[in-house]
Amino acid sequence: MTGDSSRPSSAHAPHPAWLPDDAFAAIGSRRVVVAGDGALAGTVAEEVAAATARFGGSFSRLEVGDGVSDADLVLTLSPPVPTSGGPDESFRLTREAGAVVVQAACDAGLLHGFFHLVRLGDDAFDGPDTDETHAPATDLRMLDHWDNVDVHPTMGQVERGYSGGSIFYDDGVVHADLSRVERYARLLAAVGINRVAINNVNVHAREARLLTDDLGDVVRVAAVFRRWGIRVHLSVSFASPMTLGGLDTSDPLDQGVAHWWVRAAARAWDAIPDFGGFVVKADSEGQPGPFAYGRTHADGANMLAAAVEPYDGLVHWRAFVYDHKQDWRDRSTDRARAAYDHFRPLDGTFSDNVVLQVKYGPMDFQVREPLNPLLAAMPHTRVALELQVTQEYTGQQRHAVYLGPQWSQILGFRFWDSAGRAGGSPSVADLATGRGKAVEDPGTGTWRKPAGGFAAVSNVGDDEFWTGHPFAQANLYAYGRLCWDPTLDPGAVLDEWVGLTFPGAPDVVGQALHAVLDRSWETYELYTAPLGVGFMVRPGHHYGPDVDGYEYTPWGTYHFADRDGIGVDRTVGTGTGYAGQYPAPWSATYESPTSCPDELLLFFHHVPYTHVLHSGKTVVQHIYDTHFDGVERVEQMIAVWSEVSALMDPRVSERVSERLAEQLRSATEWRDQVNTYFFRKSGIPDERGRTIY
Ligand code: GCW
Repeated sequence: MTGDSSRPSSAHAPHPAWLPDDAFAAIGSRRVVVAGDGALAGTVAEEVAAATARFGGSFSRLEVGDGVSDADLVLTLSPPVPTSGGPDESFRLTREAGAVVVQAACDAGLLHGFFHLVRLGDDAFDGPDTDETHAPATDLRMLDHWDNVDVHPTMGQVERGYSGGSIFYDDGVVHADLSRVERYARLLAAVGINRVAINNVNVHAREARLLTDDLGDVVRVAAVFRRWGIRVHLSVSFASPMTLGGLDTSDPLDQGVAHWWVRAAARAWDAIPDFGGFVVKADSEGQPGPFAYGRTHADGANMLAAAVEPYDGLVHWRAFVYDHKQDWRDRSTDRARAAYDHFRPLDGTFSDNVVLQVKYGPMDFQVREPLNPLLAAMPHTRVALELQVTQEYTGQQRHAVYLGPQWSQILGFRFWDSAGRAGGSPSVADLATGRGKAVEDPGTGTWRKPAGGFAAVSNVGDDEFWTGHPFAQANLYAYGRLCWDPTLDPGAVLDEWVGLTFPGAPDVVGQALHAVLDRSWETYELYTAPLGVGFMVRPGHHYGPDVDGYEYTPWGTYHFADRDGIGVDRTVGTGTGYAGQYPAPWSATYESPTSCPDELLLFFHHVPYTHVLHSGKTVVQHIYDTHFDGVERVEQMIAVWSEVSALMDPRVSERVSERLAEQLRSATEWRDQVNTYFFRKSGIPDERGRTIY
């Protein structure tokens, strides 16, 4: 499908999202000094100048070390302090008798400090004396755009894009007017994102040329992001030496191929000195890769890594590699196993500047999956956690689904501790950031640092609200904030977003948005595929229910429902062996249907419909109950929203109401299709006698 079929008009000025003018009132009404050089200090100075002009404060620009008197706020670079390498984005915030000072060693820290104050608003000035240092959990906080330069015949301008067209491209060309990109960069900087890949990981012919003939366009885009401390990356095609360079091979061990990449990298960094590097999807879903030459993914990644190494460039190499032409009868080929099977043997063989980018689940961004065991299996590799902000499998920005709670759960998961125990071992966030306690890897000691940080697929387009559903802005906001500090509470992050985005709104609005969004991820799970089994979406565009949609296809996404039961046996004992990819205790926990958590039961086990869950319900009754509950919850969301919608900006109100109506229609469709399917398969009636068609 071509992106969003209900493509909203982009005629309106973009919604200010979490940076409306009023968000700057606290700073803008005070006496503010900005001291220091550097491009980003200049950006901060421009922001402060605009805010003080708007709200009646005063602004002066000084040299570092100049005496300051009568200022409420000083944002200043401090004399250089030795850091452990890499850009220092930290800042120190002190407040003494109401006078606030933000000090940073680098101008990037000054920018983050400035936006921290914006978030705090008046609290920044009114709070008690303080002395705090803030630093991001990782310096790799990236967003990946799946935008195509050309409109793709089936995927449209933005693959899995639900927010109109692309903010970068318009049917074959880069926009002449990049003002929307500028606004976007400002929004991203305000939540701490510092790297953006600007084209789809499925690199088609036109998009491949961004690296060569059309580098000039990338230069323009990079210049916009640079003002906001954000570095640009490109997705590249592994076949480029052939398709762009005219060589007869792309073999990573071929000297000519390696030279082609060395020259391409030299040109890229010559044109864009702060270029970030390459993102690569290889040997996956039809993309070219090293397998064609009998080479490994380490051979491929390391060859590219050598080309970008002189510039401190990175290669983000995706681990989403699996056979998409499977035979459902062949239970030895389990898509869930694939990433681990391909990459675990390569641990320790990747160059220092290769980041292995691993999706959070072993399948594909489903509403519920176990954590990808590969995240725990690469102690000598820089591993990045990949999330999906765009809601491909979570309602496509027509459904209100706040993903903060899901991500928080993912980030806090501990592979070496059973649920509930105070974690002695590292969390997923620790693995991705290199922070926290060192991991004791059996036999090899500690994990390697630096780690790979975070990456996620963006949900932004040229839609008036940026994200189609206005509430989907909260996901973009939360992703940035959780990258900066993965321990943040997603409810508190939602509070921040509400406070900034709807300034001055009465408390009832905040309460209503919490009531709608807090448990919305769980609600979506209730009315879609049950108990971790996944998919059941319509093939191709992935919106709406189709229980058997992928069951008879070669994509490896099966539920194996028959008249007796449902689920995928991924045990070591009798199934695909996937459960054995986890370290203890989870390998044992998942292996047995008795200890496997209910929400993942069908991911790991094939069970009869009469199997009794920990909740005390049978599987089939659970399916009926959750699907009825899910729709009721959407009805409640609509009721809550209707109480406050008149208090909102009418444009927001109209869009949200329209989307909620669609969510209810779609949830009802899900409920009826899923319930009917399992009633007919099992022949077991609903014990509460509700209508099942
Ligand atoms: O989830 C799948 C999507 C594809 C995507 C792929 C990937 C860019 O359906 O559209 O391709 O994942 O992550 O590479």
